[in-house]
Amino acid sequence: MAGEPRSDCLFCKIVAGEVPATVVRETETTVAFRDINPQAPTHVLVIPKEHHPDAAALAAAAPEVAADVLREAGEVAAQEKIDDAGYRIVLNTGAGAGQTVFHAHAHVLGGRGLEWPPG
Ligand code: IU
Repeated sequence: MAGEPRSDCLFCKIVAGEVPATVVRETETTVAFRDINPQAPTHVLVIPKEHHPDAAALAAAAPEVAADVLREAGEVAAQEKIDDAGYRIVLNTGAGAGQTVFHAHAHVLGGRGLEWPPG
């Protein structure tokens, strides 16, 4: 069923506390933790606690939780003090776009100059 935890999903295991992560924020519906392979001085992932394979699927199945993820991305940026300089929220969707973990997540990147377009 949409949203149910999956035993083969790494991020569901982080939500369950079965895999360690450096959590920086948590709400009723979301968890934010530091990316293990940071691409910027601040690189935090915000995930819904529910399992959805990508951001579009999340928004279709649970739009209020998708809004929570975006709101939390902004809260992370403020907490990390990268909001004044500007930061990027990235939602890689599909393997061709670089998605490697198929549990919806927003990357929050900042603390350095960010070029456009991304590679
Ligand atoms: P992507 O958009 O699916 O490529 O992002 C997945 C991210 O998850 C990627 O930046 C990884 O470094 C990160 N990650 C993590 O933080 N902890 C892990 O145990 C694993 C991946 I596996």
